[in-house]
Amino acid sequence: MHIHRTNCVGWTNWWVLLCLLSFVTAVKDHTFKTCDQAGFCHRNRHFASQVRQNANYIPQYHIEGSSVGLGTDPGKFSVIGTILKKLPNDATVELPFEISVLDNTVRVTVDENRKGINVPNVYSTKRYSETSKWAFLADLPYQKDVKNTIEKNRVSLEYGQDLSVQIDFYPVKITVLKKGEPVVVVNDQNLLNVEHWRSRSDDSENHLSPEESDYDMFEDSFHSSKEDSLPFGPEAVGLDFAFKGFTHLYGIPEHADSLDLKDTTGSLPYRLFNVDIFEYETDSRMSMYGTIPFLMAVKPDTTAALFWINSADTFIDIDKNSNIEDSSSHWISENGLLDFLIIVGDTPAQVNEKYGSITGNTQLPPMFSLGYHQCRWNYNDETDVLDINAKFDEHQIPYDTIWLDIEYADQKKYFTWQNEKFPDPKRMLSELDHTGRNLVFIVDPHIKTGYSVSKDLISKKITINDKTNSSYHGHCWPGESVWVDSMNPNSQSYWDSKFEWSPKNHFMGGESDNIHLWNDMNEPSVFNGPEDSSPRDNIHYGGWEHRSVHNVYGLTFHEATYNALAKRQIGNTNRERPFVLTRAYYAGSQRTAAMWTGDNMSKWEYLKISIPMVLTSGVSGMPFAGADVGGFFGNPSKELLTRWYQTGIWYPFFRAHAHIDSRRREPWVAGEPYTSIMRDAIKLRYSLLPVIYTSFYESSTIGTPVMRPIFYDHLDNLDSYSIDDQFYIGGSAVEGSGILVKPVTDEGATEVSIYIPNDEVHYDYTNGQLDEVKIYRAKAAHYITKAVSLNDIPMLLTGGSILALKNRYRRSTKLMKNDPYSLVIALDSQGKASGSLYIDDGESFLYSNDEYANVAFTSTSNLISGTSVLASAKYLDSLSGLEIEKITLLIEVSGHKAVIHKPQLKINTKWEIRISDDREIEHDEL
Ligand SMILES: *[C@@H]1O[C@H](CO)[C@@H](O)[C@H](O)[C@H]1NC(C)=O
Ligand SMILES: CC(=O)N[C@H]1CO[C@H](CO)[C@@H](O)[C@@H]1O
Repeated sequence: MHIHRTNCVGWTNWWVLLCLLSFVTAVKDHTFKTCDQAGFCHRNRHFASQVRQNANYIPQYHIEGSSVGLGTDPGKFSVIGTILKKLPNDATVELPFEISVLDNTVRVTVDENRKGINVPNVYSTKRYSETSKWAFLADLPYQKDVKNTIEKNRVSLEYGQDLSVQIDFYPVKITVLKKGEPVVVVNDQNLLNVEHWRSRSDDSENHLSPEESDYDMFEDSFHSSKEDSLPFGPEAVGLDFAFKGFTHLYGIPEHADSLDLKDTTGSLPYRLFNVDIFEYETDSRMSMYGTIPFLMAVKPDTTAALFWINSADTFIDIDKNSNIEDSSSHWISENGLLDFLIIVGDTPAQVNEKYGSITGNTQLPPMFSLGYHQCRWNYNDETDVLDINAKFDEHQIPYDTIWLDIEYADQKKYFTWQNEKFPDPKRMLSELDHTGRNLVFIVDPHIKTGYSVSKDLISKKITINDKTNSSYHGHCWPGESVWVDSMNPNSQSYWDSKFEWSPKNHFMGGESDNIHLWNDMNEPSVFNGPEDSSPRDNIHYGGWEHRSVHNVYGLTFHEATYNALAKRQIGNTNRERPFVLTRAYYAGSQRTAAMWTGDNMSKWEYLKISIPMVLTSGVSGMPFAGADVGGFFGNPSKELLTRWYQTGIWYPFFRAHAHIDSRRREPWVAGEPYTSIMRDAIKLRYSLLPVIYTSFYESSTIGTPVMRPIFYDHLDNLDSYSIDDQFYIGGSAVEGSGILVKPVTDEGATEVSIYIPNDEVHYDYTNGQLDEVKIYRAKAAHYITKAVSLNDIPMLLTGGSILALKNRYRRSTKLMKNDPYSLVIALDSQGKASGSLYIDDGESFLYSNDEYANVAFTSTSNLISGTSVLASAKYLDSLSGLEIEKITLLIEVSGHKAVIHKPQLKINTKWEIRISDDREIEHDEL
């Protein structure tokens, strides 16, 4: 949602004053730390430069050979041992490690034996080790048998088909190999650094080696850090990873930056630290609202990924220059374990699948949540909501969900309604339900002090605590607030009770089932906190410092909400899938939430950057992503708004949103021709829903992005690796099929240039129309130029694709359920095409009971067929009303199109259509 600085009015006077002051002076650089201003990053970058400059550098770490052996946990294979860090006085620090293998992926964990530790007793004295608990699935595919050789100076493991890992004791190196060739080398540049426990009074000469810096070890000199007590002193972890033969790296969202990551030598590193950032600059490596420490390196025959399992403030330097063939990355986190996975496979799809088998795949979203979402800060009252709802029908624009921002609540006290404005939420919900519409409303983790909910949180001891271990009080939307500690297991049952399925639950409209949730401000955003967030020495359940859990806190909050909504649904006979939108996220968030890119501005450059941002999110395992259509701040021109709709229909999560100070901008406000163009774009989205839902089904089972970067389908074409202003929707990366989209993101554009990445035939599919058959084909990858008017969404259909669409206008997805399908078949240069369609009820969990169907289509120029695979007979019977009403067949050789009207084929049968050369058409249900 929103920045706080433009909306200070209404707070107590001193706060208004503070607000205005900070509005004047607040520049982002002033609010948020750079690497140089963060003690731990500064020290580790210094360390790196010292090590790199010193050709004779003698690493201070080694694996103690006598400590190495096999772990005894019967549930998994592991190699355990101790890394020793040598101090200047020759004393050593013990760093116990464990190396295990799961789903053909290596996991390395390094801890510290902290001796004589002395911190206030409110803190746990260990390094935080539970990030993986939140990020991972509960059941992990640990391997039990791994072929191993333990020698005097090294350990070798073989796993998977062609993968192995070699662990060298001195200097410490971990090399992951594929077919005997090194792919990733851990500690290649000897940047391994674990800042060990030392007390303030320890003699620094005994503890600081010449390459280390002591900058801000025991104090934080950043002006707005507000007295971070740094109870543990320095405790950062740092390590480098070399990717052999790779020059293209992706991932590590969230940044407003290109898809292909940039070299950071001599500039700012990428930062991962969830913050409530606002009016952001594009092309920036500053941190934003969410964090996924997943970095993927891609080349034609191999993809490698690193998942850095740490939830503390993290900086990442990327170096593509030092060696023209390789890339390397240097990771620095403020504290916690050294814990990471190295995933190696042939393709990005394989790597995404393995990552998904460990952190979980995206939820299969309820169908409504793939429709259009109408949001603004704020729809004022019940009349306003129902009026907007009716206007969509008046203007014949489909939509599924209306949203309420913070103003619905009485004084922003979540779990209450402003009674005069929303006297009967249940009535409003049932009114929306008549046309299959839903409501999503907001609940944030900050809870205003002085009413029942915050009193409960305090008395149940489920708040985030301050460094004295009493409830932390800070400022946020409602004024003084406390924060729910969703890391505390006791908070879940309380949260569940608030969303309970009960006629008495006024807040949730009683037993309404068309109400879903939005979790915002869960970085957490704290208006008077350091970097607009929680003080780092605050305390969470288990005595963990906020510093250690910062990036994963947002996940624990939206997961608690999802769990509560799932429990609520147990009361509902239909047991519907919950929907939760979150702003802050971490690796693993994909299991329970969608995300959006936060508070963007109504400017062309933000429209443009939204595409690489959503692509990056997708390759990082979080495909259910989108940006605010129209931009959050400011008033977009009619042209920009129109172009934003034409782009937004492709975001897996498609929502328009606007700031409270911006003018109303629902699609009908702009007037003609804009309204009609926006209507057409939204209708196009709705007709493509079967395609998008099928992609989500795949993503939920094998982790593929829903909006795919061009390189994903064309690994052998290095020129496609940096393209991030066009993408694929539908089809499959393996088959090289789907819709190639290049949205117009330039003001006043009259033409666009589209990159066609191979020699395959492409059919013009502008606006999803096929009135005339227009073909693009060349001997190799090439650019084409297309003239565009304001109406146009440039789209190409790749030869080889079969799409199943639903073309009738309906008011919402719910009302489309029994609509017939239309097939679009685009034959490739070999005269073939294939495609698939996933169908289930779109709302419940019954699909996990085999109540779904997967329909496979294939075609040549004279035989088209369809058959359901993977479906239970009972479920197939229930689909007998679903028909195919039209088939359009595009054939390259003759450059023509055949249209078969009303073939009257049932989707649940096996059928064939034979087309003879004289174009006679026969069809059979087999
Ligand atoms: C800190 O407070 C929590 C409850 O908020 C309590 O469970 C914990 O025991 C307290 N820690 C200490 C050291 O008193
Ligand atoms: C997609 C998009 O426009 N994202 C922007 C949204 O807002 C944030 C913060 O203002 C920007 O940083 C993003 O670039």
